[in-house]
Amino acid sequence: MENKIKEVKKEIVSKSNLIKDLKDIEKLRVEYLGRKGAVTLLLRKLGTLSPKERPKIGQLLNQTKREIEELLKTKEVEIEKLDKEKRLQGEGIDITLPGRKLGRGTAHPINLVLREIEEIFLSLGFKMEEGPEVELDYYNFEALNIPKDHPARDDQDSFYITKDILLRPQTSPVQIRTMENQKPPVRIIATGKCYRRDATDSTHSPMFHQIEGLAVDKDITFGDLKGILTIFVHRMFGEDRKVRFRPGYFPFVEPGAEVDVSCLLCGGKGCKSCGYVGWLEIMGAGVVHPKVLEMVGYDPEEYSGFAFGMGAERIAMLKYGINDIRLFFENDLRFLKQF
Ligand code: 2U9
Repeated sequence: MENKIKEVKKEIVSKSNLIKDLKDIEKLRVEYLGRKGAVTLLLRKLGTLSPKERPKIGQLLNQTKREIEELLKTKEVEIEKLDKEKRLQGEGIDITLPGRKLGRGTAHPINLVLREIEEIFLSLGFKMEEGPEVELDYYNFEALNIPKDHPARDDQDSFYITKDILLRPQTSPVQIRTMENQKPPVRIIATGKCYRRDATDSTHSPMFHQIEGLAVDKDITFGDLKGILTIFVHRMFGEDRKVRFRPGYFPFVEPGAEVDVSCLLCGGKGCKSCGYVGWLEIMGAGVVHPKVLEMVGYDPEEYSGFAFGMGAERIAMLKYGINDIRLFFENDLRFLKQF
């Protein structure tokens, strides 16, 4: 029995030199110390020994068991340490590697167009004004000569917050507030987000951007409007563009006009892009309605004015050849990176 114990010990010492990982340790633990392990079987045999032999062999066997446990524990600690070192080596930071390149952002195409339009009108003597996106019904409709039964007041067209407060469907409240606080001459442009309850499709979005302009002074005529907007179209789309004014109805101007530019693709000959008419509609405009002037306290006998309004998305779509308004709001980098 003594020899057998020594043999077992020798055996495990030599096997322990081959240990590669924690699994090998567990295998040896089961093989020697488990329920059917070599040491356990020897312990069970102690009862068959004579009372004289038993204490000595028992002591030797228990000591061997402790030594095997210690040996396996030492191996386990060693392997865990090695594993950790290996893991840390893999996770190490090589400070000599070049840094990861950070993509540089670019201006959104709508902001590019807004900036360009603003610069043109600033250079023509207009000043920029801003106002709230959440506005009173009065500034959105009543003060703009939009009567109570006008379709633009319908709940279906605007986002109402209360009966009297809504998200502005156009930037015109900014001009009304400016006129209330300023005496003529007034030359301003108002740009910003507007909201309409339109079903989304390739040309409609519930949030979009508008640019509106207003000039009020003594002796302002439709001729001034034509002159300013022609300069604008030439700077924005090119000196060789033609500009056309067609009659159009808007409650806040009289007379009102729709403004067209000769097609940017075919130059007026007619193509798919302009629906074979040679013209593209870019904005609405007109001479400010006397009732609007009256409501802000200006005397329509003394003062007159012109106003215009356009959608930034429509201008950007025409300028950059974009056929779906939703592209502006999806934040797809493949689209945005092109500007
Ligand atoms: C005041 C007086 C008059 C602004 C105007 C238009 C015509 C027009 C549309 C263009 C495309 C809105 O974004 S759009 O859907 N606008 O056609 N806007 S005249 O007239 C004003 C504004 C303010 C005090």
